[in-house]
Amino acid sequence: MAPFQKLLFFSLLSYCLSSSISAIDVSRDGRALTIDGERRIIHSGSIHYTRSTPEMWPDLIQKSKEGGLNTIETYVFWNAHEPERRQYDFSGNLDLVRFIKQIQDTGMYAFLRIGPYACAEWNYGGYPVWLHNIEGIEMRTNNDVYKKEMQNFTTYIVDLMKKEKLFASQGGPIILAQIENEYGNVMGPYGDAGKEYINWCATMANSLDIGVPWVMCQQSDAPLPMINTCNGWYCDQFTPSNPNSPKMWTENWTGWFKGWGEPDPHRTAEDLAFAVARFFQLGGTFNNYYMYHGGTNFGRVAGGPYIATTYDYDAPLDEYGNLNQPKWGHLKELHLLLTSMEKVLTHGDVSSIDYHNIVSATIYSFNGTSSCFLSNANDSADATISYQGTNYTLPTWSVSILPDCKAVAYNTAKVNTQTSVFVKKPNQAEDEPIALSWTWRPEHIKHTVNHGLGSFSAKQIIEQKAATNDSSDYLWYMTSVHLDKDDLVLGDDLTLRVNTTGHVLHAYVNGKHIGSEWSQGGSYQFIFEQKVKLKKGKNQLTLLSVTVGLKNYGSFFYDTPVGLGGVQLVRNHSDGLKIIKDFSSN
Ligand SMILES: *[C@@H]1O[C@H](CO)[C@@H](O)[C@H](O)[C@H]1NC(C)=O
Ligand SMILES: *[C@@H]1O[C@H](CO)[C@@H](O)[C@H](O)[C@H]1NC(C)=O
Ligand SMILES: *[C@@H]1O[C@H](CO)[C@@H](O)[C@H](O)[C@H]1NC(C)=O
Ligand SMILES: *[C@@H]1O[C@H](CO)[C@@H](O)[C@H](O)[C@H]1NC(C)=O
Ligand SMILES: *[C@@H]1O[C@H](CO)[C@@H](O)[C@H](O)[C@H]1NC(C)=O
Ligand SMILES: *[C@@H]1O[C@H](CO)[C@@H](O)[C@H](O)[C@H]1NC(C)=O
Ligand SMILES: *[C@@H]1O[C@H](CO)[C@@H](O)[C@H](O)[C@H]1NC(C)=O
Ligand SMILES: CC(=O)N[C@H]1CO[C@H](CO)[C@@H](O)[C@@H]1O
Repeated sequence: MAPFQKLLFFSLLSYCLSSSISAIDVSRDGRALTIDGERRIIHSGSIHYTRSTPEMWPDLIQKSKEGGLNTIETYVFWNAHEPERRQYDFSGNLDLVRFIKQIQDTGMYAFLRIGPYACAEWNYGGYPVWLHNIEGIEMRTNNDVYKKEMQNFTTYIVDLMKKEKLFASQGGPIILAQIENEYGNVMGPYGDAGKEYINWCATMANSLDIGVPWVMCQQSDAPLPMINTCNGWYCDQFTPSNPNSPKMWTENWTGWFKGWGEPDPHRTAEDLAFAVARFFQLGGTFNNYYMYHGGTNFGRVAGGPYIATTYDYDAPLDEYGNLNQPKWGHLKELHLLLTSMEKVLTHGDVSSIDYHNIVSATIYSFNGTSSCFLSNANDSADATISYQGTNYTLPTWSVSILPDCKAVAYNTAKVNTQTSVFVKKPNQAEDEPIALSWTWRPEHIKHTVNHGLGSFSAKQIIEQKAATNDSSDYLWYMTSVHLDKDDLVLGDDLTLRVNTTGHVLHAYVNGKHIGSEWSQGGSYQFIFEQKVKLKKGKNQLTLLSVTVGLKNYGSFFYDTPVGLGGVQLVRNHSDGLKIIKDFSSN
């Protein structure tokens, strides 16, 4: 009897213990996020699970932790997870649950930006193209068809996280979630409907009852309890719209993405450290690096137009997961130092001294100790200032941190981390592993190019997204024109004119390639004109339109047409151009 009772007692106790350890309370006040009642400094870094392989995740996350981060942030990519309506894919590098659990296993927190609009230089900003093709939809505004789809996917993700107990409120690592994304930047043209939409987003997100705070970035009018946050190169001047919201920086650009044909972007370790130190000097307590690891745009996921395959971003971890020095090391020192000052930064009384010339000191004092930031935001002159009887020299564009207000422990412009230079040697062909060798095969296009055979026909030109549903970047458009003798007056120049919204066009007449052209930016619209020789009888016109990443940013970006707009045959008479045939509609 007695031993049995004892056993029962023990198992009950351990059950109570584990459930009381498990739920983590995440809240916020005007100073910081609070975790189990304690104000915390959050050093977070963006790693998109889709831009690396699951085999890389443990190493990337471990290196983030060693770099002094305590949180990993990611977007969720709707078009990758729901490629066809209500058909889901969480396999391979889309295994979001595995990624979040890896973060948990490494002892870090997670920040889940569900969106589900991501931007992120991701194809179509993460929206599925089928969404655009639903009848009656107006995307990203107060439209019932759209809102129903957005709620459906957001709920799906939240339910998936809940089922795996991944929210902090369930003992999991997710301390923060995001709804929408930088809508404030583009909302003007949406008018009142935009405002109604953002209010709906807040209500909808709240109703999902995740037990941790939601943020809306770049949304100064974010309805409570949403926390509005800042994205940018520098966020030191940012003030949240509500005094009970902490100062949070959800996207701090560590570098920039690369477009085709553009140079590798670079942001120096010194400038990035300066931006972060200034942010903490002026009351910030949550910083997220965009990106901490950028990675690779695999397959067709790059947005655009013309976002490159590499998404290295000049981030602290390079595309392949190596330490990008001195950036990684220089920031690590900063993170460890700021974390050691957590108490005073999140509780201290704040005072400041203005030394003019945008040179200033900020002093945090708490419980008998003080910590100081001395900053020189002048980008053309060093400064020497006297603080409490000691002279300090501040290099141009730098912040010194003095945890005891006496000795400089860190200056953002002084890099102590050693830089190692990687030399990439080209692979000798014979050394190349078989798994990495390339094979290619030509598409059998003879029937398409010569005879205009396709899979469906229409009486007018169909916009490319509507025709392909994003199942391919390529779309063949074919038509034919019948000419009789009178149409072919000797010496006449016939010109094929194609008006296209991008991005690449290859043109064939009667099976022969007659020219190619691609758009060069701006609206990405161009007019292709090429002289052609046509014959009597039937002539076959075949046009291959190629998109290079669908647009991912801007008001109404998703309505930007791609593909052919108009096709005409024009004759160049001495008295001007004359349209012989217009194929645009019938
Ligand atoms: C596009 O995809 C949607 C949803 O998956 C489907 O209902 C629709 O028929 C597709 N349209 C075309 C043109 O394939
Ligand atoms: C999402 O839509 C499907 C039908 O398309 C429905 O069965 C499911 O209940 C919806 N989910 C939510 C959370 O509304
Ligand atoms: C920066 O320093 C230079 C040289 O002392 C000075 O002329 C300039 O006004 C300063 N800039 C600002 C914004 O204070
Ligand atoms: C204040 O400092 C004392 C002595 O250093 C320490 O024992 C106490 O825990 C501190 N109080 C707080 C709130 O940190
Ligand atoms: C600090 O600099 C001022 C001005 O250059 C100088 O007069 C003073 O002696 C210096 N103080 C110390 C402690 O070096
Ligand atoms: C090309 O098409 C666009 C719409 O797709 C139209 O606005 C423009 O006027 C057309 N340009 C020419 C020269 O046909
Ligand atoms: C039409 O002919 C004129 C004169 O030869 C030439 O300048 C012009 O470029 C031609 N236009 C087209 C569309 O071929
Ligand atoms: C406001 C703005 O330009 N935001 C950009 C911040 O950087 C991310 C990643 O490069 C983009 O997705 C945002 O559009």
